[in-house]
Amino acid sequence: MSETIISADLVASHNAARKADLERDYQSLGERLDRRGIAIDAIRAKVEKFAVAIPSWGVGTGGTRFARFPGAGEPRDIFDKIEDCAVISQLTQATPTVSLHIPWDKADPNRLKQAASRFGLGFDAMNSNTFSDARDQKLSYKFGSLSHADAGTRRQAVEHNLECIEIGKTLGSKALTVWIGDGSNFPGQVNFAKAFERYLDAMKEIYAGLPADWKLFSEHKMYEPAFYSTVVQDWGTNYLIAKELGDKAFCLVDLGHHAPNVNIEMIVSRLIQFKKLGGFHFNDSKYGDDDLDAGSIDPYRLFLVFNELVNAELSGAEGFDPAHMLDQSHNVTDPIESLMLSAVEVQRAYAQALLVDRKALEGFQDGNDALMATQTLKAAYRTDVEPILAMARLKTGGAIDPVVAYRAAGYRAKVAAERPAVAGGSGGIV
Ligand SMILES: [Mn+2]
Repeated sequence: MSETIISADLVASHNAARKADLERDYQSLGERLDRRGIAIDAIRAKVEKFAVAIPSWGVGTGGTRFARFPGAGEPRDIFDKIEDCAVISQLTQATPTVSLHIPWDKADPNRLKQAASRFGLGFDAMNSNTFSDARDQKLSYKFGSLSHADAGTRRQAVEHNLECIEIGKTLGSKALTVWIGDGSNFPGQVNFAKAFERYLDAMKEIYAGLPADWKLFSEHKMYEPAFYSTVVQDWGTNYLIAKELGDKAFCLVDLGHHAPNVNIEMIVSRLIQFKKLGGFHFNDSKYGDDDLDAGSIDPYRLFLVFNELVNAELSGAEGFDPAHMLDQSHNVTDPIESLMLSAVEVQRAYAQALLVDRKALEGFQDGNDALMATQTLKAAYRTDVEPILAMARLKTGGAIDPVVAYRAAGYRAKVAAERPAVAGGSGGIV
C-alpha cells in the first residue's frame, strides 16, 4: 500500500458527506443512459482505467516572457514536485504517472524512482531540453540544437537526448519526447532544407539509441521561440519525421501548437489512419501556445478530439495506444487545483465520447444527413457525465470533489510553511 499525503480520514469523511447525493445522481443518469442503450457501469469502468500524466514542470507557477509571479509553497526541486503530483493522483485517481524534464529534474535516478514509488507513482515519457542553455553547458543553443549549423553543437544535443534515455531506462519510462525550438527569426537566416536535413540526421542518431520497447515522440509547434520559421512546425513535417525514422517514431500533438481555427481533430484522425499518432499534450488555447487549462476555453474541441480517439479505440485500430499528458502553465491559479481539474476535464471528454451513438452516426453520414449527424455528437457532448467521473473517483479511493477536499486539507498552507518563497521576476516556463 502506497503512502498518501492527504489524510485518508479527511478524504473518507469528505466522501461520506457526498455519497448519498452522488448515488442518486448516478442512478438517475444510469436510467437515462439505459434508455439510450448504454450501460453506465461499463462507461465508469473505462473511465476508471483512463490515465493522464502530469508534467513535473506543471506544478510550479508558470509565467510569461514578461514576468513570473510565484505562488506560495512552490516546489523547490523534483522531490517536492513528486509530492505535489502525489496529491493530484491521490484525489483524482486519474494521474498515476509523472513526466520528467531533463535537466530541470535531474537527480539520482534511483532516488527518483524511490520517491515516486513511495506514493505509487510511475514515470511517463522523458522530455529533453535543447531549447535553453543549461548551466555549465559547453556550446549554446541560441542558434539551434539538433539542426544547428555547427556539428559540435548538434552532437552535444544528441548526447543530451541519449542521456535522457539512459535516465529514463532506470526510471521505467518507455518514451522520449523531443521538442526543439530551432528555427529562424529572419527570412534568409537559415536554409530550410539544410536545417531539416541536419535535424533528421541528428534524430536518426537518437532513434538508434532507443531501447527496443521505447517510442520516440516528436512534437511540432508552429512558432515560438523562433518567429519567422520553425524546423518542426506542423503535423505534416512531424509525419515526415516519424515516417523517416521508423516504426518506433510517432507524432506528438500538443493542442496549443497550431494556428487558430486549425481542425486538430482531423489531424488526429489522419495520424491514427497512418499509425503515427504517438500521444498528446493536453491544454487549451485562445490565441497561441497559451498553455491554459484543458477544456477551459473550448471543451467541445477537446470532445471532438476524443471522439476520434474513441472511434479508433472501439474499432480496434492496430497499434493504437496514444500517450496522454497535460502540458500547461498556471499563472494565476494554484497549479495543483488546475492540474486536478484539467485531468478531470480530459477524462470528461473521454466519457462523453464513449456515449456517441456510433451506429446512428455512421447511418447519418452515409445518408448525408448533416443535421442529425452533428446532433448525434451534440447529444453525447451535452450529457452531464459528472456522476460517472465522481463515482469512478469514489470507487478507486479518490475524492468526490477533488478541489474541495484539497482545500479542506490545507495542503498549500502546510507546504508554504515548509518551502521558502522563491523570487519572482524572470520569465517563466512557456
Ligand atoms: Mn507540449
